[in-house]
Amino acid sequence: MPAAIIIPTYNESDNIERLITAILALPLEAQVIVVDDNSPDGTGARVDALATRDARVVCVHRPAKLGLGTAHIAGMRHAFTLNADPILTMDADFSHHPRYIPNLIAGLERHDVVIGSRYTAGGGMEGRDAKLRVVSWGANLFARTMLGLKATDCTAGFRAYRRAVLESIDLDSVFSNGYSFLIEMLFLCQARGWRVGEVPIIYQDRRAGTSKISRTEIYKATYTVLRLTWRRLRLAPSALRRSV
Ligand SMILES: Nc1nc2c(ncn2[C@@H]2O[C@H](COP(=O)(O)OP(=O)(O)O)[C@@H](O)[C@H]2O)c(=O)[nH]1
Ligand SMILES: [Mg+2]
Repeated sequence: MPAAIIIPTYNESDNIERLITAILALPLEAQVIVVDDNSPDGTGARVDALATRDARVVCVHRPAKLGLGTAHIAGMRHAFTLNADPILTMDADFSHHPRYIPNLIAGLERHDVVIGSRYTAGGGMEGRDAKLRVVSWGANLFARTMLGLKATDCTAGFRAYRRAVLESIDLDSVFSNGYSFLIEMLFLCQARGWRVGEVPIIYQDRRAGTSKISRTEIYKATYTVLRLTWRRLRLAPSALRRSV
């Protein structure tokens, strides 16, 4: 079965063709699924042009900027229709370098979910400004403490999931639509008893295009963690495994 690589995009026209070319050059059977939110810079049209030349590329078009989390879910649903396994997610801006994809997939031999992690031994971050580093570090500490998450990088969008993991989760019930979706998904995976592993990556800040993260995403992440904490406290651990 092919591996599906899901890439959410909003205004990534300076990155997307190079990234897809690099992924398709890897020694693996891959289906690239770009989920584009009607990017004004024409990212979607560029991917469509690639898709007409190469059947390993598809663009899922959405009418407007609907959030990183719902883009991941739209990509996952498309991956199901392609019978892909495993299913990976990554950013379009080379912060998640495609050279790590084989390591993430290899990690699935011992785990059910593998995170390309900045904070595990051997990982790191380059070029990110100090403020965003602090936000990332704080969000991870908060999520890990409140939710008992065992991974060190709970906010990373560079992940490989075994297909069965995603099939075990009711994607309709996921309430986070933005970046905090990543925390909620990890919570659901861990609560269901799936083995979560990490492989180190050096995260490099983007060179082309601009970041889409906003202050609102920080508030939303706080809400997500508090809502999941409430769910965790309300339910006994065994019940949690069944009902989340
Ligand atoms: N489809 C879609 N993609 C998004 C949205 N928000 C961010 N992205 C993409 O998600 C990835 C991560 O976003 P980025 O701006 O690099 O966030 P940062 O790395 O935290 O600064 C990039 O590929 C973005 O183009 C969205 O609302 N919809
Ligand atoms: Mg980025």
